Amino acid sequence: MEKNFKRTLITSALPYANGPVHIGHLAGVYVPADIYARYLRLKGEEVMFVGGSDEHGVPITIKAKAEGVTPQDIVDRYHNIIKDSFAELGISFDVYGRTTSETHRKTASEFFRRLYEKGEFVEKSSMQLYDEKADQFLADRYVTGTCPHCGNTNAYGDQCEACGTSLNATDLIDPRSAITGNTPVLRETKHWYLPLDKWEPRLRQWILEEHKEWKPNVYGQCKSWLDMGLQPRAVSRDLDWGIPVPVEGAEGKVLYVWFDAPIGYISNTIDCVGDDWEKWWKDPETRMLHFIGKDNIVFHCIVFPSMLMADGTYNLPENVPANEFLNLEDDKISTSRNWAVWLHEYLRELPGKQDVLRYVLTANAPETKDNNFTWKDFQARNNSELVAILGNFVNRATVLIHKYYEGSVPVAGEFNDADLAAMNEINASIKACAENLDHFKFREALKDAMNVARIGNKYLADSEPWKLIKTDPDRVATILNLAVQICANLAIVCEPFMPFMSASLCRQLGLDLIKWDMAGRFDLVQAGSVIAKPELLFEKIEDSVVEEQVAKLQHAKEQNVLNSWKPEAVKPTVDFPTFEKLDIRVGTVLECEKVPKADKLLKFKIDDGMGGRTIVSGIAKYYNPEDLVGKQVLFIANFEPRKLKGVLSEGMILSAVDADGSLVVASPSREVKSGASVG
Ligand code: B3M
Ligand code: ZN
Repeated sequence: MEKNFKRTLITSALPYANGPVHIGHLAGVYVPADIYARYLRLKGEEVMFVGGSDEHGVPITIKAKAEGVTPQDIVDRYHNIIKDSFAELGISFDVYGRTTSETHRKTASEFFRRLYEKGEFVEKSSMQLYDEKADQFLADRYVTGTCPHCGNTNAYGDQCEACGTSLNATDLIDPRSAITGNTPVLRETKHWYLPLDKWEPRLRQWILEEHKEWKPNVYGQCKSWLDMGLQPRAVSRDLDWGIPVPVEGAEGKVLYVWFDAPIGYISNTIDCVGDDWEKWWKDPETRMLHFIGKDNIVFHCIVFPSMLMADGTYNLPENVPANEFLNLEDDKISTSRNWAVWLHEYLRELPGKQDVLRYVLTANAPETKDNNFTWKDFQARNNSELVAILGNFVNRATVLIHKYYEGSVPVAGEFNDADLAAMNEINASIKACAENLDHFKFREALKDAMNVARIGNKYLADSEPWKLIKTDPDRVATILNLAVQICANLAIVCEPFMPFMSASLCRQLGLDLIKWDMAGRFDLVQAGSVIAKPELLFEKIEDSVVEEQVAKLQHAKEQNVLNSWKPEAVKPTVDFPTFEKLDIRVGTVLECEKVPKADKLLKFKIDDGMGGRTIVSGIAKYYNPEDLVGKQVLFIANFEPRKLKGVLSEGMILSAVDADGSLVVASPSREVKSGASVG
């Protein structure tokens, strides 16, 4: 049942201000939300697009602790980076707020108070994990341990990232404090719980019966939550970073970040429009949409709606078009492993290419399943789609008009069948595009928009104006007039996806104002008006550009291996007589060369003070043989001789194994006599 709404409130998940945003966030949440907001605005609808930073929660305090700064320092830093990078990418928020604002503190406190006074919370004391060394309670990301469902040994106190299950810290097996590494003890503490079970029947009716049109991934997750049965959820925490619980006897307690964060959507609306905010939240003629990633579904479909129902005066979301995850080069995006393409770095390293990223992320959007971003695909989509199809069509049309008419759009004569067929096809694509946008199918909608350029290209190729210019100039005028009108249509249908390209195309064509309902018309650019000199809308991306990005990722991977390196466990104890059996000596390298047909082996001639010996060692990958000549090395002198690739090796040279697996020859710290014993 389609309802009629007067206006739309679009929210997008508030990113944690404990790091910059990356392409996974963009593809999952911000690009689709922005496409939708721009589309509605083009249609002339009343829209508010709300964003903001989530500045509370344990990840922020952990980061602050690690850097030795305050949580406020952390959120100030990242809020600004995130806000600026969104703006530069053209994410058209009407407001981008933050949950440390005064408006938010007040709004969230009052929200809690209202529910508290209505008796909507259950107050309960329970045993919670406590770190005696750090002298504080542990919840959420402050605890890690083994997941009781899948056995992952690095599950967090709020969620296991391996199996996706949402957890309580006390569910973890073998819990450890993330602050001190200690095993926590249980200690009693009081908290306020929102009884989700109370709202379960209404949630079932509202989602499972009244919103069967929700995306299958969202509907399915809600159904499985509801089928498992809902439990009361604590909405407070024993922490010193957050909004104080606004009731007496709650010293040292703050609102749980997932209680205050969604209220951030309300606070940011207030910051945007002041007293007018209620119409966006309470008027039943307002349609609310939450754009989020799949890990936030339960909070936006179950927890926040329960809070809104408990209040009783708010609308519920009409749809929650959550996306799945985007992988990067076939590997899960990970902030801690630095396996990501960070937006602020992209903007710096590939300046002026906002639309390319928006395009690629939409074309690859993880709408129905996890999807993958690769730099090779990025380059291919730019070069063979944006440059070769879209840019090429617009360029051909505008160049011909400059060539034949000095830039003045010619008057169209009567349209023939080929013209009408092209127009019909374009109209069908525009209609399909709108329909897909209406249903949050942004990948398909983008294909439809690009189809307009494809049709334009084919139209020009088939009608060959360059062959007719001498013999049938009237026909050429019609063809090129229509080609310019197709360009104008592209400026409109591409605007939600590629607003920078659209603005530049509008400038070229002299279009001041575009609206969605102008799409499908072929009289948008007046005959006789002069269009600007053609400028390229997209440029080819060279191999070197993407190779540099791949190398950067490769470097991150190597750094990560180094950072996660731990020494091997120590072998069982040996006694002194056993140790003494090994005869370690210092030798001086007289000669060193590669062993033929063995890429790992080097053959050494060693001065051992006893007439010399030959030793073969597997370190060829790490040294130039000539660099070792004259060096002193440690070797095992009584190692049983053995043949390696036909060479008899009389001993073993000692090397250290570095974190990346490379071998480094061990030497005495100053020169000693060849043959000296080591012990
Ligand atoms: N900050 C979690 C996240 O960034 C959280 C979203 C809040 S939306 C109200 O995934
Ligand atoms: Zn698990």
